[in-house]
Amino acid sequence: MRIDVLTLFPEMFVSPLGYSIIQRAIQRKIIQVELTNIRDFSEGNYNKVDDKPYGGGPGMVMTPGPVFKCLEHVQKQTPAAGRVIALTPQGKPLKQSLVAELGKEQRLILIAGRYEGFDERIIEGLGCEQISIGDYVLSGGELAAMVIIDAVTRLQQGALGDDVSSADESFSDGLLEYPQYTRPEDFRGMKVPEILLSGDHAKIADWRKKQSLEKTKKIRPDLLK
Ligand code: 6GU
Repeated sequence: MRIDVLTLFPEMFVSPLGYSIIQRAIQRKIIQVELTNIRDFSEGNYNKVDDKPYGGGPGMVMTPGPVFKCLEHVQKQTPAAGRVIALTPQGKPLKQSLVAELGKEQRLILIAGRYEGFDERIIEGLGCEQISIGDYVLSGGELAAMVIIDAVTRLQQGALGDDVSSADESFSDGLLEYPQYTRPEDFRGMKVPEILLSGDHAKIADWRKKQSLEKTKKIRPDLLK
């Protein structure tokens, strides 16, 4: 899968892409991430990418010219136009089901905005879908783009290692994951549940399912509706 990120701060992505599962997925060519700086497509002497909002109001708005040019530039690089996504707090909320859908794409193009937002003609003119990662406000779309890259990468074949699957995790069956334990068996008086030491795989599976349900009921009852 190829993931393009259009951003004013490509350097922000270097560290998150440089560790663990994502780093390995890049090395193994499971994913390819291309960072393109929107500012490189600005017009005029001042490299301006934002301007005051028509109608007044606080802050600045991202101007359409550089974003359009930047997208046209990256789309020319491969035959696949890609699924174009703008990261905005007004977008569709990101859920594991949407992550699974995005994970099947050949190419994603993520546009990260800054300032008070995008000129609406960027959204409409590029026909892009908008995604939000939750009901709170970030200073820009970069962290949201990183969240999408991470969540989508771990669903790719081979990304978690050959014998590990993402199918058993929280949300994959609509529930929170059951509690996990490792050694030591007794840590400062807190013991591992007896059943996990029993070797009875059917009983363990049963216990885990119950734990998942109870945990979900208590912490995220909304998931059960
Ligand atoms: Cl995608 N962008 C910004 N700026 N804030 C957010 C968000 C995105 N998702 C949640 N909050």
